[in-house]
Amino acid sequence: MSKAYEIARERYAALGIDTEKVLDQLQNFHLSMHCWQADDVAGFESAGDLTGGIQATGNYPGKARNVEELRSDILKAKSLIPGTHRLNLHEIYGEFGGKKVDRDQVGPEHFEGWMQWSREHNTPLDFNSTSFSHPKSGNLSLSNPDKGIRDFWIEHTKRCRDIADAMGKNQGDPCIMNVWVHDGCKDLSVNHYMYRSLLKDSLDQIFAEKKTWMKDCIEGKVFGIGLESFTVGSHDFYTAYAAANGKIPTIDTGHYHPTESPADKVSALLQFVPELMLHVSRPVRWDSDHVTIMDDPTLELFAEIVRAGALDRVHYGLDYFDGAINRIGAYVIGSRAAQKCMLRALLEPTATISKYEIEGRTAEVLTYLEEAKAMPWGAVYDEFCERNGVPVGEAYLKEIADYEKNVTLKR
Ligand code: RNT
Ligand code: ZN
Repeated sequence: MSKAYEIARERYAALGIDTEKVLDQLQNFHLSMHCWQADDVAGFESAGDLTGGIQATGNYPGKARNVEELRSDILKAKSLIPGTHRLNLHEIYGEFGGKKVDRDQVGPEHFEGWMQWSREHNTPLDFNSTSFSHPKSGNLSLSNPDKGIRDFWIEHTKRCRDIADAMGKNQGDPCIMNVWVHDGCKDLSVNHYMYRSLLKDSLDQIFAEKKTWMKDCIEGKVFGIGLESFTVGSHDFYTAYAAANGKIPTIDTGHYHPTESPADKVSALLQFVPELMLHVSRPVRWDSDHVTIMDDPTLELFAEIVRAGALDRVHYGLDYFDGAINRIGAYVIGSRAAQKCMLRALLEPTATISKYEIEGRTAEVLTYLEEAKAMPWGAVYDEFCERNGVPVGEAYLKEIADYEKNVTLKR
């Protein structure tokens, strides 16, 4: 135990917080690491462009080009992140054996390798259907007025649920499957009611079959690039759908208006939906998917989850894809930042503050919230790294640089 941690433990104990208990809670906090930071959302299907109104900018050398490289990069990143975590796959990361397997033909057999890998590396899998980067994507997929196209994507998404169910069974723990579709309009359009009723009908068909080993999440957003004027799957649409159907809304922190607080959704949504999925990201001016850092919106989001007593009702996915930065670094920085936000939330003297708040003693409330910022939480995080056998602080940079020199720059 380091001296710094011992002092931190005493300081927190004086506030009524047991740092040992918090370290246990942090150990049980599992991120779902998104596979798509390793290759800028390219996948293994073809070398087609990334479409669907999302963009990865930058051309940092050494991205993963195949499943072996992707797994190697993920394992390297995991070795520098304390704790145990999940891996979030997109359908385009299946093992297709060099064959063209169209999206309406995919099945659990294309993820056998991943399921084996998951068991070997004690890394449960989560999953996502992929309706972008495909000739049938266009501007509309599940809400396309063309029944042929709509049925194609319905079939795809149903098959993705089969895959997620197989993954969940394989790992003995439900696989969290996210549905995000880019559907929208670039310019003025008058058929909004029709698009949304088609999307509703498609989702009803997709979710008709009950599954034991997977859970469905649905993700809305404000707009996509090239789809600026209208988004079929808006937040109102999915919030209402989730509440009416017991589904899990996905809060992507990059998907709101710039001054809207994702954190404020937690206590509202959890009154009506069973659980939440997060896509933790960092929007810079738009949904730019910069690497997560320990910023105020993320601190506030995790604080709201802890204050709501909802730690176990939330799934903690990451979702950013910056092509301009060392991609292993992106995983390590973003994952550690998310953990630090959670740690600080767990270390908040919420019970004390709550008591003062109810008594109307605002100066005390502000004092505790302000003083919490300068408490020695860093020493607790360092102790967490130490106990998990991963480098403390920036010491991980050397390992990233070595891996870059020996592995990614040779690609
Ligand atoms: C896009 C959504 C979606 C994607 C991933 C790749 O705006 O955030 O979650 O980022 O599915
Ligand atoms: Zn997202």
